[in-house]
Amino acid sequence: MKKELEQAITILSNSRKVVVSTGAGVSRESGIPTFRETQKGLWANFDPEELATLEGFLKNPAMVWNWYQDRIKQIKEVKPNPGHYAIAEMQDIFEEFYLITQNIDNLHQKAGSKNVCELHGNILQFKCLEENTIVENWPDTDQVPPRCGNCNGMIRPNVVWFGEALPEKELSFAFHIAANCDVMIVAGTSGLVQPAASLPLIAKRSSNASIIEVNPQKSAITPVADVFLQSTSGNILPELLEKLKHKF
Ligand code: BV8
Repeated sequence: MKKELEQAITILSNSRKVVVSTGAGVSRESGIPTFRETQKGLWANFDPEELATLEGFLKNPAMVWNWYQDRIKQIKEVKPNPGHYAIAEMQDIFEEFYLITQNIDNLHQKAGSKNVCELHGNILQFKCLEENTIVENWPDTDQVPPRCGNCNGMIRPNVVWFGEALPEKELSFAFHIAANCDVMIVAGTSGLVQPAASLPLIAKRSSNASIIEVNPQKSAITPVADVFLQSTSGNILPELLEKLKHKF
């Protein structure tokens, strides 16, 4: 690993525009199971790709609402891990730095990252199913899911479900910076969920960027990575940051 780490340091210390793209793996060390792991406990018999869909919500709104409420409760109890903090510190050492995430857990923001480009929304935000507008509060009833005070439509999490389009602004921003960067660090993603998984390919092809992958296991990204740091993000990102600080 020493050789790969040196390679990553050399690439990063010669880069002006740095993009970090993260997936569920960077929150694993905060105690949040990744999508590829089976859901724990209560939800063990459900497939997230079933529940995280509009069809799943319409078929059983109360169950999907409660699944999200359980995840919100868990997310509120956990803290960012050293990987999140290292990414937050990186924003101040490069000339241009951008963070894109597939994650909806708000942990990058909690760790101090600014201008986080959330491709899949944020589990702590809600919107009216009918009006598709962000809703901060709603009439206090014991209805599950609650209803919009404006149109009585069901309230849903402001996240992108499978089969739903990603938010236009965030997606075009992500494509643009992927196509105009010197290096992309891809951390904690299996590289299976599109269109987020195409970002490293865009960076490589359109920007001739170097791709540095951080993952304890090989993924669909590994074949396009110039450097594969086979480690957990909570372990290797702080080490990478420490070495980088001595270069700048
Ligand atoms: C779209 C929010 C088109 C919700 C999420 C058939 C039908 C319908 C759609 C499709 C289909 N076939 C393909 C598609 C497209 C689909 C897709 O890609 N499906 C996959 C599964 C094949 N994509 C979509 O549906 C997207 N929309 O295509 O719309 C469209 C266009 C126009 C108009 C209408 C429609 C929407 C995708 C977004 C779905 N929402 N989240 C919620 O969370 O409840 S995605 C969800 O999956 C999370 O965001 C999560 O991030 C992501 C899973 O991916 P990863 O982040 O990579 O996580 P994963 O568990 O896979 O991997 C974790 C990795 O971490 C592993 O590699 C592991 O080794 C590593 N790791 C573990 N520990 C650590 C670690 N790494 C570092 N450190 C550690 N400690």
